[in-house]
Amino acid sequence: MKTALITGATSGIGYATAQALANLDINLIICGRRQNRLDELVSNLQTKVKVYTLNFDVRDKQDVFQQIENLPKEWKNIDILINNAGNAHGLELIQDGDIEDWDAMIDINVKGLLYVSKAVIPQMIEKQNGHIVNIGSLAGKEVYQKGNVYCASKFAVDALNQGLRMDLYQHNIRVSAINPGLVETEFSIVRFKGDEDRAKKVYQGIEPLTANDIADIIAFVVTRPAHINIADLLVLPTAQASATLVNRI
Ligand code: NDP
Ligand code: 8X3
Repeated sequence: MKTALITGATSGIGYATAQALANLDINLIICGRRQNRLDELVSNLQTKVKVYTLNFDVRDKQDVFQQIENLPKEWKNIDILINNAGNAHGLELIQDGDIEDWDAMIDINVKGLLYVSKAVIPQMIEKQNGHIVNIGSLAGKEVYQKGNVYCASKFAVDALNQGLRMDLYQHNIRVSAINPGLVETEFSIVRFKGDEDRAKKVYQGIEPLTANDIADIIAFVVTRPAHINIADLLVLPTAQASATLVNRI
């Protein structure tokens, strides 16, 4: 049986991916800061697969390395890493942006992804096998007004997806990116700091993607035969053609 480590498994895309991979009989190391959500997933999934939880903030370099390095022996062999933890914080013109929000997005979406990858890659190189799936975004392909630093963080994920692939392919490690458009999760609630009405408006008048839609695609990507690497996927709701072209009714 394979093992996957999923960051940001407490909500949205990560939570749905944990469920989808459990249905494929993949054992799971699920990560996040909200222990109650991790516990909930364990009780939902432990009849299907083995589940281990890691509670860390991906910004905490020391804790990320310590917890991954100190995994029990039977959990040290990670076949699939899903780099999913991340969020937008704020939606402001650059001149009005909050520096704390900028730090959060760069530290979580970019540096956090790097720390977790760096902690997991050595054993993948050792066994000359592995698959890293990075959750980027349409915002990593196209900049939109007020998206500035969030877009920059996701453009960095796009660059890292390419860079990781170039550096790791000789070790038989697949590196894939899934870049979604509008997915209704807790994403906009976090972006708007708990303002649920404003968050709902982001998805009003369209049928957005769901976390399960993206989880299905991740499940497809990680179950391709070993000679196939789906390197880069852009996934949009039918009602969305670009970051700003959204067909609302
Ligand atoms: P959610 O807000 O529902 O989930 C975000 C997840 O990231 C949570 O599990 C959260 O866990 C985790 N996370 C956030 N900050 C940290 C941190 N500092 N340390 C550890 N974990 C953290 O959003 P989504 O599911 O939508 O987002 C998942 C990914 O998908 C993100 O990378 C996002 O940028 C990307 N994405 C989302 C889109 C959308 O429209 N929703 C579109 C394109 C990409 P916890 O709070 O428990 O730590
Ligand atoms: C999330 C998609 O368009 O809200 O990455 O930036 S968007």
